[in-house]
Amino acid sequence: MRMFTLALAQMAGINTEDTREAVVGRMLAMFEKAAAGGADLVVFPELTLTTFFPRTYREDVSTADEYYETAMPNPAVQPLFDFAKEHEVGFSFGYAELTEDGHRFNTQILVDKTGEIVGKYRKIHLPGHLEHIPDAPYQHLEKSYFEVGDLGFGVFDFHGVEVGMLICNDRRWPEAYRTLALQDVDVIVIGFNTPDQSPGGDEQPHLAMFHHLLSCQAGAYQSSAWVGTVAKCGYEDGHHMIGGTAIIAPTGEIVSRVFDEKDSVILSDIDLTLGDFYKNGTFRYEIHRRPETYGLLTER
Ligand code: CDT
Repeated sequence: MRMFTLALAQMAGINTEDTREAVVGRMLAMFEKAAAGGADLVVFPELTLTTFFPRTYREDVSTADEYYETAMPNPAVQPLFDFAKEHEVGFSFGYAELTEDGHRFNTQILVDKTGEIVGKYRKIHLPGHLEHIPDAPYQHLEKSYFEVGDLGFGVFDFHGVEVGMLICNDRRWPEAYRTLALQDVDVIVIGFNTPDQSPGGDEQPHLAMFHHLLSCQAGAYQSSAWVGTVAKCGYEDGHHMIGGTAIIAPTGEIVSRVFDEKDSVILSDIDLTLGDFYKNGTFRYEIHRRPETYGLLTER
C-alpha cells in the first residue's frame, strides 16, 4: 500500500463584492480543518479567488483586470503559502492569471509541503462562446477572457506522488485523462464551476450532476488513477452552480462526496496502489492499447 491523504475544499459562491482577503480567510479555515485531519494535499476549486467573471460580457476584457493575478504568490494569498510551510501540507487552487506579457489564462497551481509551487496547469478546453449573446440569461465567455493553455497536460512530482491537474470542462474530455495516464499519474485533481443549466439549452436539470459524475468516474477508471473533483457551488452573483465535490477511486467508485452547497471539506486516506490492478490488467497500455489506429484523434 502507498497511503496518501487527499482533502477537497469545496467553496460556496464568491460574489463580486467579496475581497481576496475574505476569500483567503475562508480557504484558511478549511485548510486548518484538513491539516488537523492529516491531509497531505488540499485542493480548492477553479477560479477560487473570484466570482466566475466570464459569465458577464465586457467589450474590452482588460476592464476585468481586477479579477486576474499578476504574480503568484502575492500578498493576498501569501497566508496560504505560509500555512502550507508551517504545517507541512500541500495545496492546489485555481485563479485567473495575467502574465507580464499580457496573456490571460485560467490556471491551477500545485504547491508542495514546503510552500513552493511545483506544478502549474493552464486550462486547455475553454467552453462556451466568444461573442456576446445578449438574450442569454448569462454568458459563458471563457473563450474571450482566456487563451488556450500553453503548458500541456503536465504530471508533477508531489513528494513522490504523481499529481496531474485538469480544470472544469477538461474533465469531460477523455483525451485529457489519457494524456495524464500515459505519464503514470497517481492522482488527478479537478476544480470546477458548473452552472446547473447550459446557456441556451433546455437540458433536464438533473443531467448537469449526472454528466459531471459520469465524466469524473469514467476518467478515474480509464486512467487507473484517483480523481479529486472539487466545486465552487451554490449561488454566486445570483447564478446557481452545482456541487458534487467527490473523491473517486481507480475503480470508478465514489469513496467520499459532499452533498451540500456550502464551504465543506472532505478527506480520504487513499491507497495509491489500488490502480495497479487495472494498470497491469485491463489497461496495460503497452500490450492492449492500439495507438497505431488512433491517428484520427490528432488529425481532427
Ligand atoms: N468552468 C467550466 O468549464 N464550466 C463548464 C460549463 C460549460 S457551460 C457552457 C463545464 O464544463 O462545467
